[in-house]
Amino acid sequence: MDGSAEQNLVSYERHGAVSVIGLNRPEKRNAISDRVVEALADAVERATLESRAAVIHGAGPHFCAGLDLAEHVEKPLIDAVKGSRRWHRVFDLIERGAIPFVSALRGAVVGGGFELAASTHIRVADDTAFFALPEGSRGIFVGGGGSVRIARLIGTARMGDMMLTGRVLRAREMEQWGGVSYVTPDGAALDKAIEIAERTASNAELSNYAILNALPRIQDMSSEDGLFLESIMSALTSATPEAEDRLRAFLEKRAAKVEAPKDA
Ligand code: 1HE
Repeated sequence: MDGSAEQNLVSYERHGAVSVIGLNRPEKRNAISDRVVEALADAVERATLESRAAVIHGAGPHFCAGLDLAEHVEKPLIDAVKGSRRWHRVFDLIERGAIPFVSALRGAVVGGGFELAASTHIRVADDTAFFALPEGSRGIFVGGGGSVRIARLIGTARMGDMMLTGRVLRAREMEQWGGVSYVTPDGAALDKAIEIAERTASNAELSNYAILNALPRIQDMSSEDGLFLESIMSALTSATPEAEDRLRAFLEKRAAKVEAPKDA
C-alpha cells in the first residue's frame, strides 16, 4: 500500500469484489521486515473493509523469502519477541478475519513466507513454487504462527522434518502433503487465485464468516463443544433473509445445481 515514501512495500489493487495484495520488495525476494508487516496489516484491514475476498501474492519470481534476516540479526531479544507477536496479530487478521484470503505462490515460499501462506484460507501454487523451513540451519525458530498453522496443515512430523533437515519440497509434493490445494502451470497461480477468490466472494457473507471463524475454533474444542457450536452456527446462518432467498432460489430452479467436474 502507500506504506513508504520510497517504495510501496505492499501493493494494493481491486478487481471487482476482490482485493489483490502484493508483497512488493522483489529485490529482497519479498523478505518480511517490520515495515512490510505494517504495510501488510494496512492492506489486510483495507481489504476487509471494502472487499468480499482477497488474494495475497508476491512481486517477481518468488512469493516470499521469509523473515528479513538482515533486520533480525540486529534485534535485541525483547524486540524479536515483540516482532513475532506482531506477526501473530497481523496473520490472525487474515486467518480469523471477515473475508476469505487466497494466496498465489511461486518460487520461494520459505520460512515466514510459508507461515504467511498458511494463514490464508486457500493456497494456489504454480509449478515453480518450492517450500522450505530453513530455521534450523539459520539457528532460529518459526515465529509467524507456523508451529500452529503449518503443523496443523501438513502435520507436526512433516513440519519437524522440514525444519530439522532443511528439505525443500516442490509444489506437487506440497500438494500431496496437504499444504497447497491447487497447482497450476508456471505463471498461472495469480489468475487462478483471483478466480477462486471471486468464487468465494459470491457466497453469503455470514457463511464465509462462520467458515473462517467457527471452523478453526471448533478444531480447538472438545468434540462435544464443537458439535454444539456447529448447531448454533448452523441455525444462525439459516435464520437470515439471505439464506432464505438462496434456498428458495434453488427450490424454484433459479440457482445453479451442483455439477460433477467436467473432466470426471
Ligand atoms: C534477503 C532474504 C531474507 C533474500 N532476509 N534478505 N529465509 C531464508 O533463510 C531464505 C533466504 N533466502 C534465500 O535462500 C534466497 O534468497 C532465495 C532462495 C529466496 C532466492 O534466491 P535468489 O538467488 O533469487 O536471490 P538472492 O541473491 O539470494 O537474494 C537477493 C537479495 O535478497 C540478496 O540481497 P543483496 O543485497 O545481496 O542483493 C539477499 O541477501 C536478499 N534476501 N532473502 C533478508 N530472508 C517470523 S520467523 C520466520 C523465520 C524465517 O523466515 S527463517 C527463513 C529465512
